[in-house]
This record gives sequence, C-alpha cells and structure tokens, in this order.
Amino acid sequence: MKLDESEVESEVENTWCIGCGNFGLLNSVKNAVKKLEDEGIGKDRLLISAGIGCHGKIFDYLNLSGLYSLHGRESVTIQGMKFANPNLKVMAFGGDGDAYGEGLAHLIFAAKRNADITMIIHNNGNYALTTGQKSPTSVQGFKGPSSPEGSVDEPINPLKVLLSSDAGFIARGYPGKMQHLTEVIVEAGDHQGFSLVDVLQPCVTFNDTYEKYNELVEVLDEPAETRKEAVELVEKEERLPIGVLYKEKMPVFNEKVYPEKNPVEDRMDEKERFEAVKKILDEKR
Ligand SMILES: Cc1ncc(C[n+]2csc(CCOP(=O)(O)OP(=O)(O)O)c2C)c(N)n1
Ligand code: SF4
Repeated sequence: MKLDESEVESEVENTWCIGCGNFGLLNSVKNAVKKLEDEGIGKDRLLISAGIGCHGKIFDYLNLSGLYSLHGRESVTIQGMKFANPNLKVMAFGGDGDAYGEGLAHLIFAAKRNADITMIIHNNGNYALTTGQKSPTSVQGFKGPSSPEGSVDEPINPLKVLLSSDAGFIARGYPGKMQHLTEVIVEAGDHQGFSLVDVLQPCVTFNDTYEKYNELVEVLDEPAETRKEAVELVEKEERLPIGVLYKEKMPVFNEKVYPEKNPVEDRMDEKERFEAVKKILDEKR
C-alpha cells in the first residue's frame, strides 16, 4: 500500500511564520519520504529525531516515529537508534545554532566514524526560536539581540569543517527549489553512511535571505570528484552551488563494530542475559 500525503503529515497545527523557508523544506521531506517508501524504505523502518528550535517543530508536523531530542543532540539520538537496530533508516533535523553550535562536536565525530545517519540542517543563520540571536553561520554585521551593533565574527563554514572530518556525503539544498531539494534528500537517505544536507533556509522574521539566495543559488550537475574540489565548492561565496557536493562510499560504523549482529533482533531473553552476566562475574572472581 502506498503512502498518501495525509499519512506523512500530522494533524498538529503549524505555527511557523507565513513565508518561512521551513514550509518548502517540510514539503520536500514529505515527498522524499514517499519516494524512499517506493524504494522499499517504508515508514515502519524510518525513524526521525530533531533538535530544539523552529526547525525542531518539523518533528511534530511529520507523522513519523521517532524521539524528540535535546538541543544539538539529535545526531547522537539517531546514532543510538541505528546502532541498536541496523535495519532502520534514521534521519534527524537540526538548526544551525543547534547542530553547528552546541551539537558541532557530535556532528564531527558522527562524520569521522561514518555513522549511518542522515542529517537535514535548517540553516537560517540565526537562533530563530529565541528571537534572532547571532548563530555560528550568521554573516558578519548580522544584527540581533546579542549583537545590536552588528556581529564582528566571520561565520564558520560547517561544510568545510565536515569535509575535513571525513564526511562521506555532503549536500546543499534550497527550499525555493523544492523538487531539487526532494531529490537531494532522497539521495542522502539512500547513501550508506554519514550524510548531511545543509538547507539554505530563509527566516522571514529575523534573516530574510530569499533575494540573496534566489540570485546566488546555482544547481550543480555532478558532485566534486575529490574532497579537495568539494572544499573549493563550499568555499565559494560569489555563487552558492546546491546539490550533492561530495559523495564517497566508506565502511559504516555499526558494520565495523558488529558486521552480522542486530542487537534488537538478536536480543537475549532475561534468563540468558542473567546467565551471561553471571558467567562474566564468576570468571572475574
Ligand atoms: C541546552 C539548551 N541550550 C539552549 C536552549 C535554548 N534554546 C532553545 S531554541 C534555541 C535556538 C535554536 O536556534 P537554532 O538551532 O538555530 O534553530 P532555529 O530556531 O533557528 O530553527 C535555544 C538557544 C535549550 N533549549 N537547550
Ligand atoms: S522565526 Fe524564522 S525560522 Fe522561525 S518560523 Fe519564523 S520565519 Fe521561520
């Protein structure tokens, strides 16, 4: 039986500001979920998580199973899900303040160990839910409650950081090109290993970037062939390439740790567990 729209979207009232880039992102995710289902990754195998922020509300708007996480910890939550049950496809939604600020160390190590997870980052260049403070990706000069005179910092380049941390799949999308964003999310979901889609998400209330992105965004036909070329792509400022920027297949973390095992399906019953623990304790005496 195929999913229809009503089965992917929940009935929770949507409270995002009218015109927010998150709407296009949500639609792309809903379409991507249906496409992934066509490929055999049904809703029963897809688990999601989200951080805290305007982006995190997507968890409520999707009718999918999962666990709402803590600020910046959604990448860790889905790593746990995947590690416990390798049959799952796991996807998490983060914000730039959330995943590239508080959660950055988690993200770096998830990329480094090639955890088989998909991260979708709503990169709106500010901490929107808490009323527009500057975030790690805010541009120099950004004015908000914590930088009323304009931020003096240069923004970090999270994709450069992740490419330098051995990330095997890095992509960028734009909700103004919804069909393209859908395809990028599907390709990220299909990738075996760490995948991250940085979504250039306009925040109409605190950082309206529609005009800038409509002018600068450029669809890339093919990913870069080398990691070095990918770094050059993400360093570009005069144009903003979107699409899959880099893709490399590498051994995934859970298969390196236990190639055959599924801890959830191969779970010992209580008696077996008790005896196994007792045996270890007896051997130590
Ligand atoms: C550990 C922790 N620190 C801080 C907060 C407060 N907080 C909640 S939402 C938020 C901003 C989120 O910004 P971002 O991740 O960029 O998401 P956006 O709202 O822009 O989608 C902050 C700082 C929190 N809930 N938990
Ligand atoms: S504050 Fe910004 S990110 Fe949050 S819902 Fe409104 S437009 Fe979207």
